Amino acid sequence: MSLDTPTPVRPELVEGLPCSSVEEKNRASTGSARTVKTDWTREEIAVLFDRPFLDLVFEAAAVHRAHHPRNSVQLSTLLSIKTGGCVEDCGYCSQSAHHETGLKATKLMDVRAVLQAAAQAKDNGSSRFCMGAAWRSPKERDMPAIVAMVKGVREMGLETCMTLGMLSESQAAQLAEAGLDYYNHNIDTSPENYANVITTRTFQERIDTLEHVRSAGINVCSGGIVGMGETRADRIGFLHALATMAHPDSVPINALVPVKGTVLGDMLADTPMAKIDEIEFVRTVAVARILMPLSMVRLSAGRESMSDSTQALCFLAGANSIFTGDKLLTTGNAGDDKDAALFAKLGIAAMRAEIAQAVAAE
Ligand code: SAM
Ligand code: DTB
Ligand code: SF4
Repeated sequence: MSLDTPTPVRPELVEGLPCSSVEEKNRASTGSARTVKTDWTREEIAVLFDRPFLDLVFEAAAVHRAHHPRNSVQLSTLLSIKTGGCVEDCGYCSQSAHHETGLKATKLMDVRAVLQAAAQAKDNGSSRFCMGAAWRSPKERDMPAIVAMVKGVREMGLETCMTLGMLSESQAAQLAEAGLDYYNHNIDTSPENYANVITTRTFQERIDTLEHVRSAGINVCSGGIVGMGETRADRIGFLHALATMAHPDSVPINALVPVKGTVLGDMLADTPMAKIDEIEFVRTVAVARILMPLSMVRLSAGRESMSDSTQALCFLAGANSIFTGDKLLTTGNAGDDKDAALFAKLGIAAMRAEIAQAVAAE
């Protein structure tokens, strides 16, 4: 693929004109879906990162506009359905039982309360409801409630997303059967840096879960975190891992939210690495967009401490999805009022659910 001349593949979306999701899905199922490059080398990715910043962002914006509606950002709402007390030792996470963060652990929420929160998210204009649990993996005894949550949220006309830790093949099949639209499971960082961040499960176990999700026919959401004190080479390795698998439908790029009491929050506090350089963050978003032109790139954790200008650069560079609301899972988020003001300032509109679905069908 020539990066200088991205092929305009979906003019109806690019121009922002209404289109039918049925037509889009048919186009995908009749075999006209685009193939994407999955043989990226680390050297090619390093060259992209090294480009003059303005050239890189310009390039990423061109790729973005060739494949996605412009000025349009998809909104998702997160709910922590089971908080804290997690057995895993992810160095960034407020919910790990290995960390003393003052977070109160809770049991799995009951289905009715989850559906109430979903109804509220729908009223607030969200098109996707993402439910997260602080688990290594779901227990079989939890599956009936999880399935009921997926079915109930879907019946409200919202897209569903879950992030529950590792899944077996049979759990992925149960979630697919319930109608789950997306499963989020992040690779988090480069294979080389992974063991510096998490020791209780391997990079390969993450890849295995993604494979189970994909094989079950659920859309894959996978990305990671930058600003954990990793090197540029790690950011290259992280994006290389994502861009050389079947590209995830959605790629969350989180900026570390440093939480006191976590290994990384405490280690980075009061150091120059406490916050990733914003230009380097935008570069990461831009490179992700170029490498995975059809994926939704999600500007995820870290927006609360990001300036409007940096977020605007991220949208220009191809980010087209965010989490809305005052809270992510346990940490703060920008909040609906701030986001509404930002969108108004930038002339950005919330992406309609059917357009987001059409993108996913590619
Ligand atoms: N327990 C499940 C798992 O780890 O797969 C699901 C929830 S977990 C909180 C989802 C993702 O959130 C993590 O993989 C990580 O990428 C991101 N995350 C967690 N804490 C974060 C933090 N403090 N800053 C940025 N991203 C974070
Ligand atoms: C993802 O990549 N980011 C979201 C979502 N997937 C589940 C979670 C961010 C969590 C940030 C820390 C917290 O609020 O606990
Ligand atoms: Fe547990 Fe997920 Fe947090 Fe890791 S990121 S400690 S698996 S909740």
